[in-house]
Amino acid sequence: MIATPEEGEPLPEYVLCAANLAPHRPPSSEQDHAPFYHRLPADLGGGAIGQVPFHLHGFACEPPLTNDIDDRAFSNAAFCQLEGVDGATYPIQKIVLDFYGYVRVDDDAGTPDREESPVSVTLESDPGGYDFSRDLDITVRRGSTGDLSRGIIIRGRPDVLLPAAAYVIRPQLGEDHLLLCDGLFDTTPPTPVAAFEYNFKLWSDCNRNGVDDETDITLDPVLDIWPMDGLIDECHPELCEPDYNGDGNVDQDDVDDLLACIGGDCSRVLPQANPDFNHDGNVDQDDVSALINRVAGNGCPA
Ligand SMILES: [Ca+2]
Ligand SMILES: [Ca+2]
Ligand SMILES: [Ca+2]
Ligand SMILES: [Ca+2]
Repeated sequence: MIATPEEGEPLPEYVLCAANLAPHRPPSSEQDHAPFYHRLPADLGGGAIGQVPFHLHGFACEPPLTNDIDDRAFSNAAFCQLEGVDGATYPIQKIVLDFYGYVRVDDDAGTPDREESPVSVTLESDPGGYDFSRDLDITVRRGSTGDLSRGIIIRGRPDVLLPAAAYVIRPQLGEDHLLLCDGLFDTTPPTPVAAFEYNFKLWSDCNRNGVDDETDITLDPVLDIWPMDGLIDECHPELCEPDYNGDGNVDQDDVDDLLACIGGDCSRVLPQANPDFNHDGNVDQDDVSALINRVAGNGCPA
């Protein structure tokens, strides 16, 4: 059955599509040529249903693509496959994108490396910015029933803790590593999946206790004192805060005050300041040298 409802007509419960499908009206106001089904793909049971771009099936994804992004909010630790510490337990998270039909990654272009991915993952606030997909593991899900798959699995990696932010996943544009429809009757030329957007967000749990770091800091303000920047200090040892006397300037006075503190007089240094500027566990002349470097504009200690 090929269904092409007229403008204003309701869609049938589901439609099957074949090659040369005429434009029909999808459930939204968007015009498209793709098949739309009210039923989950698991109910339909088919894959090779025509030479059309497969759409993402929002409600079949895990978590489903609802209107509320809070339904797709994870801690960044859980999404990046990091276990809890100090006895904290929480479920490790992933995203499964589910399509109306079978999908594959274009393997004619070779094995994707970490720089190349079938989807892009960018900040919702900066769609043209850094593509976080290179920091993620993205694989086509293979079930026990064969080589064909409708799903791709997206999850973080323990070596890169993604920042707390709202993200959007889209199919990668360009010629290489396209996300393609699979199991079609006719595979020349290959048919990319239809454009889609799947959004999700991460909240920060950098200390991996299963609690939002904002809540941690509210309950225990000592966690964020040096620098006081809304981030739990122990998670960011690479940050070097140079304003030791807290007057808002970074200058020779800070060097002098740290030097005095190392000599035993910490009266001019902020009480919350950590005099171990280079984080090597010792408070000594090396910290002063590193601070001089920083004040001179030469960056943070290695
Ligand atoms: Ca936390
Ligand atoms: Ca902090
Ligand atoms: Ca200062
Ligand atoms: Ca030191």
